[in-house]
Amino acid sequence: MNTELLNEISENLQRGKAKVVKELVQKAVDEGIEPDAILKEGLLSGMNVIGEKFKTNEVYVPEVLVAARAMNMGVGVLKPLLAEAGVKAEGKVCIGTVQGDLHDIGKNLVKLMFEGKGLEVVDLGTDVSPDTFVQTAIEQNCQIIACSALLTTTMGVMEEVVKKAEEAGIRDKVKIMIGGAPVDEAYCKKIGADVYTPDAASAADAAVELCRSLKAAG
Ligand code: B1M
Repeated sequence: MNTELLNEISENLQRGKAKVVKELVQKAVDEGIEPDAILKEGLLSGMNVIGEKFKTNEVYVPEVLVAARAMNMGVGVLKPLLAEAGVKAEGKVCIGTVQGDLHDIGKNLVKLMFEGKGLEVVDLGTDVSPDTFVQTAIEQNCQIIACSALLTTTMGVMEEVVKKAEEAGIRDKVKIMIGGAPVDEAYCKKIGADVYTPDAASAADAAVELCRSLKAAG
């Protein structure tokens, strides 16, 4: 594999060179590098470096934003390829980043992987209220509500989503999945959500499993 090219993608992402990142990702695709490797070893590895530097105040919000834009440009090239494996809709999911939280890169990756597994996705964007998650699930007949949170100050909204779903009487029909850096398995259990997964790929596998088990249960 052309690791030099993947490093170049990572470095240009860190510098926020969106157009260059897009071109390099296309080049990597043309060279036959697996989309998954381009995503993980090029784009995500660059974003992780930025994340670490953000933590230690070596870079600030503007740098992170331009890197995020470059990430999204690169992902845009990979999107049709990652979705290629998709077959007939396995089920329907509404996904969003919870209220008060504007981080959407991870959520967008999860969405991509869902689509790649053939799930139909309603993307509610960021800053999504518990009511919106629940009303969308009802109105659009979603089998799964998928919540992403990146902040310790917003992860509590997920518990509200579980409560709202109970109040609306849909808790036995709709599964609630959670993910994002501050949450884990123990938190998932604590708030009464159904499934926690640590990354986008395992989220997609779990979502397909949930849709199949719901179908089997009638
Ligand atoms: Co923010 N930010 N940020 N930020 N930011 C973090 C999250 C932080 C950890 C940085 C740090 O201090 N080290 C920190 C949170 C601390 C905490 O709460 N413990 C933080 C902070 C504090 C903030 C602000 C408050 C900063 C400020 O203004 N003072 C502010 C909050 C704004 C708001 O949301 N209201 C803020 C703002 C921003 C930007 C706007 C500049 C930008 C977001 C741009 C965007 O998303 N469009 C940003 C970014 C980019 C980051 C970091 C650097 C990177 C996040 C990211 O996109 N990672 C982040 C530091 C870090 O993570 N290292 C940080 C890549 C992405 C692919 O990973 O989202 O974790 P992630 O998704 C993963 C998994 O978590 C999982 O799958 C994905 C990969 O496979 N996953 C799921 C995610 N959702 C899932 C759902 C699932 C399953 C899996 O099922 C439903």
